[in-house]
Amino acid sequence: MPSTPRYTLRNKRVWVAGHRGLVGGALVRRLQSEGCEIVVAPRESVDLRHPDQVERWMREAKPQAVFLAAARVGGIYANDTRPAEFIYDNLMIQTNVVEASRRVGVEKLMLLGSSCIYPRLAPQPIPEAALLTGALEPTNQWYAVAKIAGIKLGQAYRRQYGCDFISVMPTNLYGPGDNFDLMQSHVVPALIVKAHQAKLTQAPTMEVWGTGAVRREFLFVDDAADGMVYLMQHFSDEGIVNLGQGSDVPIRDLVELICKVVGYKGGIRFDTSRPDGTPRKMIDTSLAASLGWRARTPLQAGLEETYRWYVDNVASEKRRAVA
Ligand code: GFB
Repeated sequence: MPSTPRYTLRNKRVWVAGHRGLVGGALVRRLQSEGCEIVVAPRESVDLRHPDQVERWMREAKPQAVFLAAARVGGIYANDTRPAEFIYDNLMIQTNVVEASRRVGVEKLMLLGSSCIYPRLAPQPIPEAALLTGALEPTNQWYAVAKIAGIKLGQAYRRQYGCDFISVMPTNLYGPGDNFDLMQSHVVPALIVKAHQAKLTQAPTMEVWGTGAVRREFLFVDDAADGMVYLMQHFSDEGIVNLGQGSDVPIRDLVELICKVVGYKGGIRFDTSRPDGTPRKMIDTSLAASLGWRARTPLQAGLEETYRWYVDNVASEKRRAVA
């Protein structure tokens, strides 16, 4: 049984900030069964980087609970090449939503971070206590610093104003609704696109960035959304909580699995001029487990669902655009 007091979402107005993104979309799907009223901010009129627009919208929408899933996100290349956007946009979005949430009296707010907030060479699996104990991975330090600032913001508002603001750190996420643009995306959607294209064109090889030796932990986004809803209901503390799958794989094995799911039988070429990023980041999930939550979807099943979604929604759109 969870030891923390239960917060109910039933009959509440719940704002999913970032509802068009990977995580926000999954949260909207998951919240359908919670008996709450989901509210979303129209992107055309509410730019979360502008404090006035955020506060005006929140005063009108009157959310009681907020999942802050809006963020500037991307894979290793986007992080490395657009550092200013990754630090500025994330600092602004978090600061504005946190401050406006305090002003309008939001009952509960969840900030979402990432496993890249931990030191590059953190002990594995990474416990929550590893935060701020060492140097960050250079390719995503800008994003990590912004997300660490978000954690501290939430903690400061808890201490000074008594706000029930919590922070959750998901590991690398993937699933339906992901970004499949090769220059912006994370590794799972990138490899799905590459394997699919290589299969269609019967290419002899497909290109994979880095050495393939580094390890990553992947959590299916619908599991992540389920964990977030669970923690919103069962967790209320200044400390952060990890949300992960509990196992990791070398990129080389991920490539093999994706090729199997997609049906590409050619060879793999590793482009070692591309960065590997952090050597390993598998998080310690024992805190979430002790609160009563675990991930359910095995990696292969999650990749199959993601590939189906890509074929139905992205690849078919591209074919229509060309026709
Ligand atoms: O998912 P990813 O871009 O981000 O890359 P990180 C993970 C690993 O996959 C790296 C390799 O070693 C990449 O070099 N990789 C191989 C590829 N082929 C590809 C490819 O075609 N595309 C991509 N993108 N990678 C991100 C952070 O780090 O993780 C973010 O930059 C965030 O800030 C996110 O924290 C969760 O896992 O290295």
